[in-house]
Amino acid sequence: MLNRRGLIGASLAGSALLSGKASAGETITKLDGPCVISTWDFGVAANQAAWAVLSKGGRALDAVEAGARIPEQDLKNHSVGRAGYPDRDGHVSLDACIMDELGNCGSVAALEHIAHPISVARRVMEKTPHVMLVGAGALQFAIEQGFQYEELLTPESKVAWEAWKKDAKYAPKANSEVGDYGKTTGQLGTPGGANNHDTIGMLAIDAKGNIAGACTTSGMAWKMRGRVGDSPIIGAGLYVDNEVGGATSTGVGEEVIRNVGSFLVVELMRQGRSPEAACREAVERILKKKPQAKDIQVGFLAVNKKGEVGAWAIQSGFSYALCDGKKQDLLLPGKATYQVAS
Ligand code: SD4
Repeated sequence: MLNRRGLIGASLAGSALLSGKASAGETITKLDGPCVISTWDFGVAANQAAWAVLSKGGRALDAVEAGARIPEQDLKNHSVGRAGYPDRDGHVSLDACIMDELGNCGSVAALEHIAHPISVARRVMEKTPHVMLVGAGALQFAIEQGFQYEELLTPESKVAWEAWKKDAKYAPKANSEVGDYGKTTGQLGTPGGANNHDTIGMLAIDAKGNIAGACTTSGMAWKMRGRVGDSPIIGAGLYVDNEVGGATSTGVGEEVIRNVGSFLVVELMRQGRSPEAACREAVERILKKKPQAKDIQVGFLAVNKKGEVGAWAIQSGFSYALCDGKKQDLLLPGKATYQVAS
């Protein structure tokens, strides 16, 4: 786990990948050949699982599924998959989606008792005429497909939930990852930091130049039962257009849904923006419509068809992991509109 100092170190260590500055202080990071990028520091380990597929000539779709499964099975990760923090009523409910180079996509939302929602999302894509299954129907489909029914609420998550309930308000606080996250346990956490993790959004380009993406999360901790965020919504939490590139998001999903964020980023790249400029414009669209969104976090990550990568967030603290044939464990800080004290 890299701390803030480590993150800066990793950034410098990876500077060989920087191909120079574009307009107005914009940074273009270019990856060569097959590559994979993902949100937050735990994206480093996820990328390596994806790289195991890509480096053997595998398909981007297989790579992003393999990569997304890593945080889903990590018991220390309380915002993705198994061990994700529950909703305010104690139910672990998971959201995920996946999209391939042909525009095929699959998604599950509010899925309970299945540890790998990304793989269920892929089955929705490949085995049904539909794009999205939710709740009890998604669970029924997963069981029919042979996925195991499990209790996903771990003892640690239960302790954290019990602690939250002591002074819980009816509406869970949006962006609980920032600032007071972990206050009840005395373990303050920042997004992606040692005491908290966040949604993983992952984008890969394979040796054929095809792009695929995946996004998986347990959503906002202590959310209302039935709440669905941006992560399983194609165009909001993830979008891939094989002619242009792909984008994914993390943070308070409500703001991303309102602006169809990942689709917006891809469309801005189609119009000629660099990935960083497109992510920045999408963040600024959110802030323009709703200036008070400066108090929450949303981050976008994007790659274009050339392998150029960029990211932008509302607040500092966002990080993203990059991997290609030259370097498999690079972690960069995301640029942001607002700097917050760390
Ligand atoms: C959601 N975007 O459910 C996800 C979760 C997340 O910071 O990224 N939280 O809204």
